Amino acid sequence: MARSSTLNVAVIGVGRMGADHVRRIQEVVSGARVSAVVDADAERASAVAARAGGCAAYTDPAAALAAADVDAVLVASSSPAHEAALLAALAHDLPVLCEKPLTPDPASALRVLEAEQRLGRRRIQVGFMRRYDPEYVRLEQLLRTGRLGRPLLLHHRHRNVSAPPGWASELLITDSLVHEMDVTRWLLGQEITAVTVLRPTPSRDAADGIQDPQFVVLETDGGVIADAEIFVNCGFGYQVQAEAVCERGTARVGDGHAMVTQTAGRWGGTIAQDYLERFEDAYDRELRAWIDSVRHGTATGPTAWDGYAAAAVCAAGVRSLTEGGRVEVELPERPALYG
Ligand code: ISE
Repeated sequence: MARSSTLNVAVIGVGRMGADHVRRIQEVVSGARVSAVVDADAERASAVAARAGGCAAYTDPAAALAAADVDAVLVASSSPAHEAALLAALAHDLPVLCEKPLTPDPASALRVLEAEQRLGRRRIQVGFMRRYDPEYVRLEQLLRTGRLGRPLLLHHRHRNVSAPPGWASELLITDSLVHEMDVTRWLLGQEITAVTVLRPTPSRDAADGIQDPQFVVLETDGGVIADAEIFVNCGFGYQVQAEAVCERGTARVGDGHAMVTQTAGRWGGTIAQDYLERFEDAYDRELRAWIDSVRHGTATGPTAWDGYAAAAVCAAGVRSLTEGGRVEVELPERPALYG
């Protein structure tokens, strides 16, 4: 595709996340336009298409991807639908930004990884947007300089106000904590080798039978121990924090102290209420980087391998949650394409 021309993006899945990406492509970033929206719900597809300047609306991803004016694909459908959309995009040799998780389990992630390898070039970027959050970027850069010495421990906290209705205990791992699986690998440049999920008394605000919160311990091949609290019914706000404990100091991100007010004998600030608010800037940067890379014919950002590795760690986590104990992560050699 020519560098100067506008990138035509088909957005598959226009629920909350997908519709926000449509808005972002149309109103926030430059160099791209939404040429098609796809949703199993025809009314929703038409409504979002109308808001996006009257682009084409489809219910079938295959029909949308066969259209002549599609240069790239953004997948934001529910995670069980990712595999089919990704395989269709690869069959058309189209670049894809796929919301996390790549797919819900390692077997389907492996099928996607193998299809991309057969194509012989990287076409998939996974939407691990923390890698674009300015605070997380600074933390990664600091760790890479080695100024604090080697990282020894990582502490993650991941809290949501409330879980959507029907949420299952394993989704705390595969849908929420998958971010920490990725960010741990990325911050450290190490693979996660084992997962242990501990089960504190569930909050009375969690739905019946839901294990919330969970406390997860990750071990890496570089000897770092990372712990992660995941609590999706904390009630008070959306918080994502990380602290690296290194040989010569610590570094922490996500305190959210953008502005502190002092008035009437009190001091304080506000807490974001959801991920679209907390990570707005990260989503914008992620999308800009993806559009730039596609327009320049390059591939950047989290790869399908990163998506697969995170899925493998999550699968170990789900086993630990359901069977108890420490579960080792089964990860094959990293394929040459992702070297
Ligand atoms: C959601 O899909 C996200 O990606 C959020 O970052 C995470 O906090 C939330 O738990 C997920 O459901």
